[in-house]
Amino acid sequence: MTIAVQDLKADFPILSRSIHGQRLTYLDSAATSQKPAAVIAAELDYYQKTNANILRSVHTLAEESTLAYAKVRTLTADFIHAQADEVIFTRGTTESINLVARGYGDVHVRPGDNIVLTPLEHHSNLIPWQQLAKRQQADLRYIELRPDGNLSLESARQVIDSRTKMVAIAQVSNVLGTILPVRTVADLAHQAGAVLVVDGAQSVPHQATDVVAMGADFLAFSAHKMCGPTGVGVLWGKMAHLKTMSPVLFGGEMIAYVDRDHATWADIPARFEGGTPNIAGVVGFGAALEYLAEVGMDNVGAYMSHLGALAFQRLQNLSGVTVYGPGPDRGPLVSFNIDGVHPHDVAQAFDAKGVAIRAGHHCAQPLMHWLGVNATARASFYLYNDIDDIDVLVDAIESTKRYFAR
Ligand code: 7TS
Repeated sequence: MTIAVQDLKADFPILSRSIHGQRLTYLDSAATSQKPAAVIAAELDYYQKTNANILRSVHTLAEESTLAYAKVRTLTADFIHAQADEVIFTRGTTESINLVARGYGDVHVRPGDNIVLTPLEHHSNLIPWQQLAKRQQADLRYIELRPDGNLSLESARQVIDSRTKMVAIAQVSNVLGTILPVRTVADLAHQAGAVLVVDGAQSVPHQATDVVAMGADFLAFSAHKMCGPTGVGVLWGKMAHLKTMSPVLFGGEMIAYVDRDHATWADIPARFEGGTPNIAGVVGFGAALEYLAEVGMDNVGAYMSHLGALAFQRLQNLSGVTVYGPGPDRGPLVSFNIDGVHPHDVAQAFDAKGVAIRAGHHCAQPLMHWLGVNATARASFYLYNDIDDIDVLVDAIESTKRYFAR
């Protein structure tokens, strides 16, 4: 692999922390990634040297701040091979998906239409659609999974029809690691006259992204899962679709002209970014994008696939451990259960060893129902993890098994 992980680890100050007297092994990057020093420094530097509101004032700080914010829009567009004015900054994937569901869905979805999802969606890519379906008296439909956790294309062909207005799917599952066939689903959606919304929360951080090649109409993702700050997200949409959308957040800086009874909207994307945005966060996100670009997203992609496959193979060979989801071809995470031990106890036992994982339903309760479990433990990786961390994970599982077998 072309990533010098030992060098990268040194870029992340938090990784030198110890937890309960042990070296921190951070395996919870699907929840949020750690931040390199360059990102932390960029936010601090912004507040110390540039801080001012954007788009309003003509003083030097305001102009520098406006430029810094605009520069990150261009960086983001370049990162996903889009146009800068198609990039809307939000607070995160959740807000991005709510924005499409309200802004696009309320305009285009009519009674009797249907919205197509999958059973593995994070609640962020489920509840906004449930609510839209209720508001518009539309139906929700599901493309079923195959027993191995991969998407059934046969089901996709059956479910998507001429009344389908929107299809919303994750590119990578945050629980199973399943990689969904986005391009094929995009083609099916488009043949039916529907738009495809892609939840990229677990994919954009881990692989090179090209919205055109993907065939998506909208893409949502979060800065905090890709070395950036919390409180910043992106909604990318094709300009032709954005033009048909209604703004959702009304107020300052999203207008062109206002009188007592009437208002007109600012250009896109400003009309979707009402109020003062998270300027410092966006600046920090810019530093994150530069950091990832320097490592190279093709390198990150190859390395993440390698770690995901390796972790799957190592865990699958352990007795008394159930690993969920498809085979080694998956995103960089592995959900598992240890026979007879509640996943929360697993996470607690791991924490005592300085190993941070997540346990629970991972905001994907319909998927837990499909798996027939209440919860799983999940280890998830990012570019600062290495094979030693997978050894630590395996050792932690073995010692937890021994402890609970006593
Ligand atoms: N979609 C997917 C696939 C996700 O994994 C998450 C967060 C979201 C949407 C929501 O992102 P947010 O930034 O708006 O919160 N996933 C997780 C997780 O797996 N553990 O904690 C958060």
